[in-house]
Amino acid sequence: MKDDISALMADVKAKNPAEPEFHQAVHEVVESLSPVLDRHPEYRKAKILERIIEPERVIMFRVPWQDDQGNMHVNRGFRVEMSSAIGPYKGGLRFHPSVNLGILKFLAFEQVFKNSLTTLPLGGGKGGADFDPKGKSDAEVMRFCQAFMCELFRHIGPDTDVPAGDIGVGHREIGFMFGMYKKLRNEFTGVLTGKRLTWGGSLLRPEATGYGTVYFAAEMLKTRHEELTGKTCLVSGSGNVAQYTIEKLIDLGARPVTLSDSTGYIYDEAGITDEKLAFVMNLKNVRRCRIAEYADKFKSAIYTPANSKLDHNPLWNHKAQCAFPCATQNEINAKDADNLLKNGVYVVSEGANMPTTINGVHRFLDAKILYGPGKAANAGGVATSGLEMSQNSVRLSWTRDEVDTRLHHIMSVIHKICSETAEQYGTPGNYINGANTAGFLKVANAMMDQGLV
Ligand code: NDP
Ligand code: 2IT
Repeated sequence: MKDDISALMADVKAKNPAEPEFHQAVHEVVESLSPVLDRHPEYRKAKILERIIEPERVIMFRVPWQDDQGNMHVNRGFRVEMSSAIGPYKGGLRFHPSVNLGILKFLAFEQVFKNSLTTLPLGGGKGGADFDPKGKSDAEVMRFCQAFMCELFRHIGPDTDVPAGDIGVGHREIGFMFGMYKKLRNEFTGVLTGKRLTWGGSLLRPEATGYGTVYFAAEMLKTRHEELTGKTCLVSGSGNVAQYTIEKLIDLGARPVTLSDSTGYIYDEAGITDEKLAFVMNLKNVRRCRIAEYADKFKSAIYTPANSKLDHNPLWNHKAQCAFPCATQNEINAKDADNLLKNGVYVVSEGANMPTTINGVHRFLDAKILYGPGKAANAGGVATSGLEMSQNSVRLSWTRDEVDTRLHHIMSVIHKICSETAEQYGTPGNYINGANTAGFLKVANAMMDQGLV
C-alpha cells in the first residue's frame, strides 16, 4: 500500500505542479486511507480516490476594477468546484494576495471531507481572488466585489454552489457580492451564506467557527474527564475565527493569552478579557488596524513583531495547556509543535485550515495529545452556513438558542464520528485518521451510488 500512496502522490505532483499546499492536503488524506481501501477494493476499482482528487470544475477569471484615483487594476478570480457528491458545492471565498489555484484547490479538497462530517447535505468548493482588501476604501472594496460577482454569478446558485466568507471576506464583502448577484439575476435567494441578519443571515454564523472549535476542544477534553475552565490557551490570528474562539474560551472560564496578525503577536499574561476582546473587535473589524495597538492600550501585554528569519513562531513558545491556531495554513511547523509540547500543551484544536505542517502533525500524533484537525474542529462555520441555507429555504429565522443547540450537537456528533471511526480502523485517539476516513466514506459511497459521472 505504501507503494500505492507513493505512486498516487507522484501522479498528483506531476499533474499539479507548483501546488505544494494541494499536494500536502492530498498527502495528509491518503496517508489515512490505506485501511479503508484495503477493506473496500470496490473503491479502488471505481477510482474513487483519483476522482475525488480531481476537481469537478475549476473556473478562473479576470477581475478588472478601478481604484478611487481612477487607476485600473486586474486581479485573478477563481472558484474550485471540487465535489457535488452529497450536496451543492459549498465553501468560502478568500481575498488575500497569496491566493492562487493551488491554495484554493487545497482548501476545496479539505472542504469536501469537512462538509461530509457536518452531517448536512453539503458538497465541497472554495474560491477567491489575489486581491488584498487591506488599505482599500469601502468604495474600492465594493467595486472589486461587484466586478468579481459579475463573472461568478453565472456559475453559482442556491442549489448549485453556495459561497461564503473566509480570510479577507466578511459581512461587508458578502453584502456587496450579494447585492450584485441579486441585481444580475433579479432573484432574492440564499446564494451566499454569512449574510447580515436583516437580509437572510443566520444568528450565530459569525461566531460559529470559533465557538465550534472550542466545543470540539471541550469534547476532546471530556474523553479525559477534564474541562476548559482554568486552562491557559494560545490563540493565533485576530480575525473572525480567533475573535470568537477567544469569546467562547472566556465564556467557559479559560484564560486566552495570545493574539496575532501578519505583522506580529501579543502575549497578555493577565489574560484576554471581554473588555480587551471588545477593543480587538473594534480595532480589527471597524478601524482595521494592527494588533500592535493592543500592547499600547493594555500594559499587561507584550508585543513581538513577526520575524520571517526565525525557524519558529515565538507565539507557540509559551506555557499553556491548549492551542488554537486560527490564522492561516502552515503556521505550526515541526519546531513549533516541539515547542508547544515542551511547554505543556496537550490540546490542539485547529480553527484555521491546515495550520499544521505534516511533520508538525506527526509530532502531535506521536505524543498522543488531543489533536483536532481543522476539517473536524473548524467545521462549525460551514455547518452553520448549512443551517443558514435551511432557514433560507423555509423562509424562517431560528433563535440564537436554537442555532447554538444545533451547532453544539453537530460538533459533538463530529467528535463522536471521528473518534469511533478512528477506533474502528485501528487507530484509537487519532482524530485525523477518523476525520479523513469518515469524511471519505460518506462521499465515496455517494459516488458509488451515482455511477461514473
Ligand atoms: P480573517 O480574515 O477574519 O482573519 C485572518 C487572520 O489571520 C488575521 O488576523 C490575519 O492577519 C491572519 N493571517 C492571514 N493570513 C496570514 C498570514 N499569511 N500570516 C500571518 N497571519 C495571517 O479570516 P478568518 O478568521 O475567517 O480565517 C482564519 C482561518 O480560519 C483561515 O485558515 C480560514 O480558512 C479558516 N476558517 C475560516 C472559517 C470562517 O467561517 N471564516 C471557517 C473555517 C475555517 P492580517 O490581518 O495581518 O492579514
Ligand atoms: O473553511 C471554511 O469552512 C469556511 N471558510 C466556511 C465555509 C462556509 O461555506 O461557510
